[in-house]
Amino acid sequence: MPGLFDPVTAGDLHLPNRIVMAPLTRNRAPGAVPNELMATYYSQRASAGLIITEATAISHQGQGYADVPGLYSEAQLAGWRRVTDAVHQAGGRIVVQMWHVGRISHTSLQPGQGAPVAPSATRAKAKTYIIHTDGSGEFVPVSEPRALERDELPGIVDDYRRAARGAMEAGFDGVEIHAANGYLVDQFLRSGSNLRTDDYGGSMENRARFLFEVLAAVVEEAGAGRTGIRISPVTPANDASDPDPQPLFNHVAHRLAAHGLAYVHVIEGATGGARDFQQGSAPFDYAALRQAYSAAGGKGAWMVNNGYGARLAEQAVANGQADLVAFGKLFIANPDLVRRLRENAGLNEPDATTFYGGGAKGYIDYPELA
Ligand code: 8OZ
Repeated sequence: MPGLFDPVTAGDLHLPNRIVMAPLTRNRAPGAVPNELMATYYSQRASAGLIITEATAISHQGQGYADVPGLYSEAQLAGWRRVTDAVHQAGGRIVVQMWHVGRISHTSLQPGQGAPVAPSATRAKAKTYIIHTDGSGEFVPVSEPRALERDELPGIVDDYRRAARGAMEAGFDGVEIHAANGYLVDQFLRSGSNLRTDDYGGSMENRARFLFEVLAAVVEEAGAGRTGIRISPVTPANDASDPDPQPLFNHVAHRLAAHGLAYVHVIEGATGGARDFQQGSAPFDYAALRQAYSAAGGKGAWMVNNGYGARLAEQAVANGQADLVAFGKLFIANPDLVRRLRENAGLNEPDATTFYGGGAKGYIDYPELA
């Protein structure tokens, strides 16, 4: 029976344990450039089997929140190089989460103060966080998006390709495509946000077209064995909705199998909330999702996430439901989480008031075990 502390292979990634640091938005990159504070934060957590960075914009258009990092300028890549060097020096492995927010943005964050882009011109019931010129921050409703023209899509796929190339040049061990939580790729997948009548809308096959174009481009740069993908079949995050998520995501899992990916990362339930949250007529069957992947020959590691504690994680790995478990809030508060879980030690409590924005406090000052 495998345990949380046993090594595992995920494509070309050789991981010393099954405990993954989940992607966590922290809004500490003014100007979208990763900095020294971030290098310290990530390197403090290098004993994770794998670190997935916070969501990172692949283009200015893909940016949707104040002070989140990017992956599209020389300065950003140089900043990330400091981070990857620090993590590697500390003995860790780190992949970058590639992000285009689509309609979850605000005109003040967009190139030329333009409208955010989306599969369809339908506004999400969601908020984003902006910082005014006087330095004050505010949660505001996302802006009305405009629908992407069909001939704009290859350019966005190219942005993913360029960002993946930059990521590998910046020393990342791989990349994760953010196809979850109601952002651009997920907006194409789900019928609540995709009202298109061309070959990117309508059938499941059509709604998954953009995802697989992005995947093909990213894999060409990073290599399939260094590419993972994150999905969230039933989350309502950012107004994501679909009346029939099971066949949609089974279809996605089935088709992912052919790509030889490092891993598939699944958020179970509502992101950061109830694990039993449902959309659609029947409870979502995660075993069936995994079966759709493995029956089609999928060999990548299966990573699960959302509200796992030590016991649930041990069980999931021991009974073969998952190869890897990603922890979010526990990693914010416990840089040495792997050791704490192994030694059954107490855990620091995360302070939610310092999750988003700010400086060192609540970021790099959580204590390790003596
Ligand atoms: C929290 C705050 C802002 C963004 C996600 C990237 O949900 C995020 C995110 C989370 O995937």
